[in-house]
Amino acid sequence: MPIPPEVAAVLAGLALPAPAIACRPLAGGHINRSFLVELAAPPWGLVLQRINPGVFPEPVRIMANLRLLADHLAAKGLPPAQRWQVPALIPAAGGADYLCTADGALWRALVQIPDAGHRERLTSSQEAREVGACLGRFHVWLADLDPRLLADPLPGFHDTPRYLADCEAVLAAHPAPLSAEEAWCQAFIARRRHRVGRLEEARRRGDMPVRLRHGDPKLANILFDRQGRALALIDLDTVGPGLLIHDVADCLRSACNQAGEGAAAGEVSFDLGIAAPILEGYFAEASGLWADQERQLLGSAVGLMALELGMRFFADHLAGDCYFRVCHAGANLRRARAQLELAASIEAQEEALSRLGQTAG
Ligand code: GN1
Ligand code: MG
Repeated sequence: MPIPPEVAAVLAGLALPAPAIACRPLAGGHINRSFLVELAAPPWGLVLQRINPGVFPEPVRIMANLRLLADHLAAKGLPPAQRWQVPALIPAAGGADYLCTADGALWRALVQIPDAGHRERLTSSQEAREVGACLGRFHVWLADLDPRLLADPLPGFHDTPRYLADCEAVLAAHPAPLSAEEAWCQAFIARRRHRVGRLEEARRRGDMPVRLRHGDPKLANILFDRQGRALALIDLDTVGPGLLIHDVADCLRSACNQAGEGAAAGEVSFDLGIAAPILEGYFAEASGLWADQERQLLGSAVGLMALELGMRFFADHLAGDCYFRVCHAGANLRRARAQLELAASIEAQEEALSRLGQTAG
């Protein structure tokens, strides 16, 4: 596809390593807008992104975090056997890591990692193990970087009681009667009010230390090479101080739902057979970072992450789709229903999942 004028204007402000010859929008993310730009010479491709200012209140913080993170990982000199890749930033013509356009938006460009792709769903235990190992290594590599050096890119992120409060406020202000589907979501969430605070209470008690975590380690953010080995964890905008348990639980929420986030009602279930190798791979790398009391919470944390995302999609649907981008009206309601059904499936297997969380690795 030819390069749209909006993208061409941004590219003109970057110190491109080679001329841009084509461009296409990248689907997938719900928040930022992304384009894949083809170059006439190495590195052949770059991912150009417009950070959504409605979601990230201070996008400059994200860029400072990204720079710290890249420098930290580069200074570690990871052994070549790890094959790990952090997408490199392409600087703006003036040398900065990003570019601001006249409308106040922040754009940044990252070198596309060659020969790498994500998985829509996992097809083997080996791949599932790779997913866990990839997240585990990421946590270990970040463990000696002081979390206070990174700004919190999204204050209140993963504060589940806050999302419940938002959801209830939107429901209270909602003028029209609810559809049957909306009423189902409302009732589902209301029945779980009592469990929403579990992780947040443990965090406030100090049962879990604040560490650097990814923030959005869903399956689509893990890149594999052609041999099926995980070689990158991308989408680093949410990296910041937080809890490791949110990352592991969110990764399981995403990777063990083979029907995906856009599945229709009745299609979704949580596959414990995928959770086992993910947790094996994860704890083989990162068990040293975890206390027993944190591992005991893992079983309930996974269901909470699905419930939390379900509440976020539902509230956004009722509020008019302001946060998560949609292609058609009702898409966020469908996503909400899928996450809530996933939460129910996880709850039904919580005991077994909890055992796995405490024994794996
Ligand atoms: C959002 O933009 P994207 O798709 O990478 C969201 C995550 C959700 C995820 C669900 C900043 O991420 O929290 O888990 O959608 N990111 C933000 O697909 O809210
Ligand atoms: Mg993301």
